Amino acid sequence: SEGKERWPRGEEKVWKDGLRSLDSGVPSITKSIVNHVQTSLARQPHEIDNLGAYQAAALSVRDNLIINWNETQLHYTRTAGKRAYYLSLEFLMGRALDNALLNLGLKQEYTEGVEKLGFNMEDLLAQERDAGLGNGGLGRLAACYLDSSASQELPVWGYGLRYRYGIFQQLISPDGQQLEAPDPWLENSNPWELPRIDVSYEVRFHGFAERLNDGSGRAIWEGGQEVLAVAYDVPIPGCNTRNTNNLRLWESKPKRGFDLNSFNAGDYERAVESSNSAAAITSVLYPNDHTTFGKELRLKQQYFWTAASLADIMRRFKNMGKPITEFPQYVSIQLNDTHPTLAVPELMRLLVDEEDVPWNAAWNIVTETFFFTNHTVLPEALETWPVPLMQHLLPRHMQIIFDINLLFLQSVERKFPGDRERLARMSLIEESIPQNVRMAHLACIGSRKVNGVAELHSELVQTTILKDFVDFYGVSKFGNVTNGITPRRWLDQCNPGLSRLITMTLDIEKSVWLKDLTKLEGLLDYVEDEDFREEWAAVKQANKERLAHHMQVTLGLNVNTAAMFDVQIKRLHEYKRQTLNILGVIHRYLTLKSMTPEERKTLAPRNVFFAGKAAPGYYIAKLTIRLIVNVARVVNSDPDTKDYLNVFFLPDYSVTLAEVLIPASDISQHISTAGTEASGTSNMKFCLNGGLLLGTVDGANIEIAEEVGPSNVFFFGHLTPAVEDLRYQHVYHPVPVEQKSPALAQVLNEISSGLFGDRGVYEPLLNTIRQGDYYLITEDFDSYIEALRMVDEAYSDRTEWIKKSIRTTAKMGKFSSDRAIQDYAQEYWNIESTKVK
Ligand code: B1H
Repeated sequence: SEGKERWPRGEEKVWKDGLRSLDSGVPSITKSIVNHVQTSLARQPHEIDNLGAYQAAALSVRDNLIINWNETQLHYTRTAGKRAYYLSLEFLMGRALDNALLNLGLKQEYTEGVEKLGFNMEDLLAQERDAGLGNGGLGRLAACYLDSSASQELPVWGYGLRYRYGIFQQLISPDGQQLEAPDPWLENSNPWELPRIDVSYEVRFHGFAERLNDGSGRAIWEGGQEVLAVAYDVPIPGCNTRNTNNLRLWESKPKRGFDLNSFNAGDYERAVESSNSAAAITSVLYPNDHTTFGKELRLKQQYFWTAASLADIMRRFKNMGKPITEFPQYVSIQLNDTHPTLAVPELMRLLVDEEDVPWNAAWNIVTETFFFTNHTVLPEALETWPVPLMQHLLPRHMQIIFDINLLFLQSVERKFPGDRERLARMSLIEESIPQNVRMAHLACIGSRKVNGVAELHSELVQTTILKDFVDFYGVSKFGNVTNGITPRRWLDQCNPGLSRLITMTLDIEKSVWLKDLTKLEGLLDYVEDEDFREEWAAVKQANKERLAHHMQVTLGLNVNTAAMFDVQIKRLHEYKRQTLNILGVIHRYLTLKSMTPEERKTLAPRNVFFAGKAAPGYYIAKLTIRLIVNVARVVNSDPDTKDYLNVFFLPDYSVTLAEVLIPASDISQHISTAGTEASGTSNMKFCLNGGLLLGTVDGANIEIAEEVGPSNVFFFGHLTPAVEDLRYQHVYHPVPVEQKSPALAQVLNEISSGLFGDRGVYEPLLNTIRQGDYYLITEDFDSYIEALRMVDEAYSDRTEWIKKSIRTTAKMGKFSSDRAIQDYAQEYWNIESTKVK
């Protein structure tokens, strides 16, 4: 596999005749599907249902992918250029079939093929379960980057974990409580992965590390538990190219089935104990977006994955037969947040202990190889690990981290002599009880470059959490790569109506504008074309009806498609301020209640959609869901208001649900407290689909506004520099809510008095606002309400609104993940595109 050209035994011609090459006659689509029904699935034509037909179609598409995959890996091996590896604990892939069909340009043929077999493509696509191996933006970003790497013909592989259970399924009880159920996504078998039983590595935990004390810095690490990492490969097709990259996911397995000594002694429980603990490592994705540390199993996941990935990368490099010092000339490794930071000491261990490279030379290799992306400046999200835990689980790595730290602090001391406080601030070790390892510091000093994910965020990284490191290294080590999204999934796939209209209007091939998204600017020529505008509006309307239909079928809800669709979909988090949104909804409700029926008739009806998961242990986030659901219950059934205001909480938000919601939005909300949302990426998806943006001056909202122009976005709220002072005031000079915002005070009082039931239940949520108000709801409420009023006003001018919508889509070229991945390839990894012929 993987591009090796060892010729098999036997007669070459016989082998070659058997190989299906790219250019030889591919069996017809229907033949290939039927063949998979008969052989792979071992089923009869008359007993095939939608699920079986989906599986057969998927296996048939997979055949194409495998051939392209093999060809691509062979090509990368032959050209022997530099490769980049994207290490991410999360890849939020969603469904694969539609994406593969579109990228391969086979959608039409397969749609007709399955029709001839008596099936409907939409029904088959709906059979697929999402690969939900991520929490939110960070994991979906990784998935978009894989699509762009393949589409841009860049030699990039992803490395992650094959969780047996992805992000939990969210159920909402009638009274609004979030319940979590497991996500057994592999239950019906997964046609998109290829088990590689020939690719496996042993990963050690615990044991003893003994320094050799021969001046080399080397040590021997022995004993403990060894766990097997087995590779599963997921082919990643590029758009309109044969290049098919790889996502390699590791599964943990016991090295031996069970402990024979215990078994023979009759202690069967003991015999399987350690094999169970080995299998547990990749059993489940941690669902705590932004905070998961202190948990031993999570640290095990991180090491298991980085060790297996580095072993694999090292083996591939060594196959090239180059001297080890040339490692960074052939390998770049991107650390997606601090989660893979153990790769830094692990590569040191491989080089120093196993390859006999002197410490300083090894450190040079390491710091030329790694690149680090920070995704958040929220203090609670900065990963640290207790030293005792690390010492126990990874004794050799703890030694290496202490050694790195010693040498690093010595160099800081040389540059800033006698500055003890600086040393304490910059140390890899936080001197708490117990001590903690600061992973962001380790990732920073172990990397060639460090980047944030939007202009404002990268600025904040350099001026707050890593300021001392900018002082030490100079600013050139730090950069920005504004996030991007793949226009394949987030326009062509999720919004075929708009895609078709764009292709017709621009009069160029679809794959051309999909791979050069700045071409969308051509739409500006048609803003004044009334027919075009009506077609544009008709696509939006059809997407609203598609969502309404989906909600009717799946939730039994009636949705008024003549209303404005106002959408906020993202993880539930205090900093994202879903609370601000629902408080604004209540304010609107109270206003409607105070109006006469005649007055109400002047208002445009509004549907407010929410979706998103709360971390299972995040009490306030769960309470916010409960409030939203209960506000929805009251508002939607109130005869005075139900024609003007409806609220929906859609359960179990996922990539697939986003693909239905985003194209249907007239306006979407991205309303984090300024300086807290590193970038956001759904903001880009909505705008790409012609939805307007209501947001704070935060993250990538700012760059979106720069592109589309201030008249096409709705901004409100305090700016980042004000936030720190305001927070200080709220703690030390608190002002009652009544004084800050009477409108908000009224809303809070109505909740307290039980207007939405459950009197008393919401007090802890309300108290986060009344006391401390860390996320500054009271400070931004009035300007938020004013912004909503401006949205209403703008929406009432239908023609103008459609123009804004077109202008927004037209100016979204910058936010293609193709641009972002090219930034990484050129400015960071130094890799080049190489096309598979
Ligand atoms: C983002 C995370 C994150 N930032 C820790 N940080 C996690 C941190 O499980 N954990 O431990 C999980 C996720 N995720 C998001 O990254 C930012 O909040 C978004 O603003 C950004 O768009 C996205 C991609 O860069």
